[in-house]
Amino acid sequence: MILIKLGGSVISNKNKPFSFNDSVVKNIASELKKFYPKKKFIIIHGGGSFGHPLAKKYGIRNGLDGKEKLIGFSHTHQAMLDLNKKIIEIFLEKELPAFSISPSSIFITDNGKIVYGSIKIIEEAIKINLIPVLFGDVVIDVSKKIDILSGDAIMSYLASMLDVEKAIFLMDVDGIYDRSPNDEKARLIDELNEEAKISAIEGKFDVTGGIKNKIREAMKMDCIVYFINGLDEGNLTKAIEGKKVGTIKKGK
Ligand code: IP8
Repeated sequence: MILIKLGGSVISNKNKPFSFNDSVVKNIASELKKFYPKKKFIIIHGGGSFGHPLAKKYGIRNGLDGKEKLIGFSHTHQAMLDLNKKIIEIFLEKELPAFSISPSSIFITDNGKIVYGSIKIIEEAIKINLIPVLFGDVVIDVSKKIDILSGDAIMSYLASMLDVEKAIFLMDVDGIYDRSPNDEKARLIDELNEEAKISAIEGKFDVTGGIKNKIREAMKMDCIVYFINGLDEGNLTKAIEGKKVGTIKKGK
C-alpha cells in the first residue's frame, strides 16, 4: 500500500483563497491510473487555500472558547469537503474509484496527537480496491475540544497502523533543502538521514514550520518516504517505481 500526501500548495494556490489547481490534479490522477489497481493507494490532501484561511480566521488551533468557534469549525470542515469533492471528481473522470473519508468522523486527538482512530473502514475500502481520499481536517480534541488535524499527522498515523510500503509527499519544491529553497545557496538533500533530520528540526536548516512538521512526521515512519515536487509531471511515477527523485528517507 502506498500513502500519498497531496500538499495544499500543489493542489491550490496558497495566495489565492479557494483556488484549485485543476490541471495539476488531473496529471496526478493520470499518473496514478497507470498503476491502479495493481498498486493500492490512500490519498491524503492538505488544506491549501481552502482550509488554512478559515482555520486561521476562526482560530481553530486555539481550541474551543465561544459559540462563534463552532460555526467556524463547521465552516472549515465544509471548505475541506468542497476541496475534497473537486479532487474526487477528477479521479472519477479518470475512472479511479476515489472514496471520500472525513478524518473528523474517524479520528479524535489530544493536543494535536491522534489518540483514537477508527480505520477499519479504510482497511475494508482498500480490500475492495477503492481509493480512500482523506484530508487535513478539523477534529474533536479531548483537551482543546476542537483542533486542526494535519494531513501529515494522518500520514504517519496510517503508516504506523497499516502495511505501508511507501509514503510520498507531493510539495511545490523539489524536495527537502538544507536552507530556504529561495536562497541561491540552497542544496537539495538527496537522502534524509538522522543527522539531516536533527539539523532540520533544530532549525540549523532554514526551513518553514510546515516543512519541519513534515520531516518530523516522516521520520516517525518505518517505510520509505519520498519528498517530491508534485507540480512536475512524471515525478510521482518515478517515486512509485522507486526511481531517484526528490529527497528520500530510507525504510527501517
Ligand atoms: O494542510 C490542514 O491540513 P494540512 C487542514 O495537511 C486544515 O496541514 C483544515 C487547515
